Amino acid sequence: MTVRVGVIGAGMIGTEHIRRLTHVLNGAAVVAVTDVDPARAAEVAAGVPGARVLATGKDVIADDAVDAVVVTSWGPTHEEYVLASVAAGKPVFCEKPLATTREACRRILDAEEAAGRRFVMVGFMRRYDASYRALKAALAEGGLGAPLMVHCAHRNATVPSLYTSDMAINDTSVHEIDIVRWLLDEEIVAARVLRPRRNSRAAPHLVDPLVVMLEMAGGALVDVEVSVNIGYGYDIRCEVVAEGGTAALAEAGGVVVRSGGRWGGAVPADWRERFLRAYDVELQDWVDAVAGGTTTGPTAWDGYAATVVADACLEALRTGERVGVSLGERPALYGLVAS
Ligand code: NAD
Ligand code: NAI
Ligand code: ISE
Repeated sequence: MTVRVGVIGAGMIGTEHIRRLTHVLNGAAVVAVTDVDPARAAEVAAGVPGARVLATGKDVIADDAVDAVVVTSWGPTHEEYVLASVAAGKPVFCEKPLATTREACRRILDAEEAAGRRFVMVGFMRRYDASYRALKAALAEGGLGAPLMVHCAHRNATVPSLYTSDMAINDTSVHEIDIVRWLLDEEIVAARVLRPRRNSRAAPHLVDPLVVMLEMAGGALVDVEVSVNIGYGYDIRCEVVAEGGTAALAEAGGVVVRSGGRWGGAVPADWRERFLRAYDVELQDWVDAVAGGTTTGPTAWDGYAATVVADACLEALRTGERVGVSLGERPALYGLVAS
């Protein structure tokens, strides 16, 4: 079976996902594309044999030729399209964040509960990255003992001019919020945010860098450096310090060159390059699940949890205080542990 996919949002990542659905993955065809910028949608759809341009996201979801939906428009639009997909009974892959407020995510959980099944997968692609998977396997193997601390860095070379300080939390560090829940298999219970000396290269409206501190339910502490004007490239770091040893992501890039009395390697330019394979594996998993009539990957609960923690971090950024996180009860539909 070929899964006929409709894509809402033909921006940077929408274009990337359309390319991989069309040219890299098996079992999917992009049949409909929309964007609030119709010229953008037309330009992207022109490169995809058989893809039609539709006027709105609602049209894509309602279209009889669309079996499943990919939402890659910007965050504040996600709720509307995810709820409409669930109402139409169509599987939906939604880029992070699931939605930008706790209440909006709650409405999505309620919609899935009312339907009695899951339709949503959230695009937390790091769970599909080979190095993060090896890190989780090293922890699960047990020899290192209980995790005590996690040191993370999330560095972007630059960010677009429309990027705001809030996005450092809910668009950027949201990946760490998700991945530490997944790595340690427990929820986050409190957050703090510290403001180091400003990077003078950052736009005047930006607080950059930031340090996000997260407290895990089991007592481990997580620190996340978020730097979005680091210049030298896209650098994602994660080291878990456990009772009897440490485990960390290896350098990305895969080759170390020694020459002229020096050694070194390439730093990825951006998220497209660093997580290229992870996005492929993630979306193939989604396509296979849709074809098989099942669900997979990060759930709406994971999207909800990440947004609730991001909200706490935003409050901590504003107030300078420690902010507690309360998720409420996890509905049975989403199992017992971080999925
Ligand atoms: P973008 O601005 O490049 O693209 C978004 C596109 O959506 C634009 O073309 C815009 O015109 C269109 N759009 C906006 N509202 C729309 C609507 N209501 N209906 C249809 N189209 C609409 O943004 P991007 O960088 O591609 O990011 C898109 C999403 O992907 C965001 O949620 C972002 O957080 C996520 N993202 C995730 C990763 C990741 O690493 N997982 C990386 C980049 C972006
Ligand atoms: P972008 O700004 O490049 O693209 C967004 C697109 O959505 C634009 O083309 C815009 O015109 C369109 N759009 C906005 N509102 C729309 C609407 N109502 N209907 C149709 N189209 C609409 O943004 P980008 O970087 O592609 O990010 C999009 C989403 O992907 C965001 O949620 C972002 O967080 C996520 N993302 C995820 C990444 C990841 O690593 N998983 C990486 C980059 C983005
Ligand atoms: C972007 O939306 C992403 O998701 C990238 O992975 C992240 O590194 C970047 O900071 C975000 O803006």
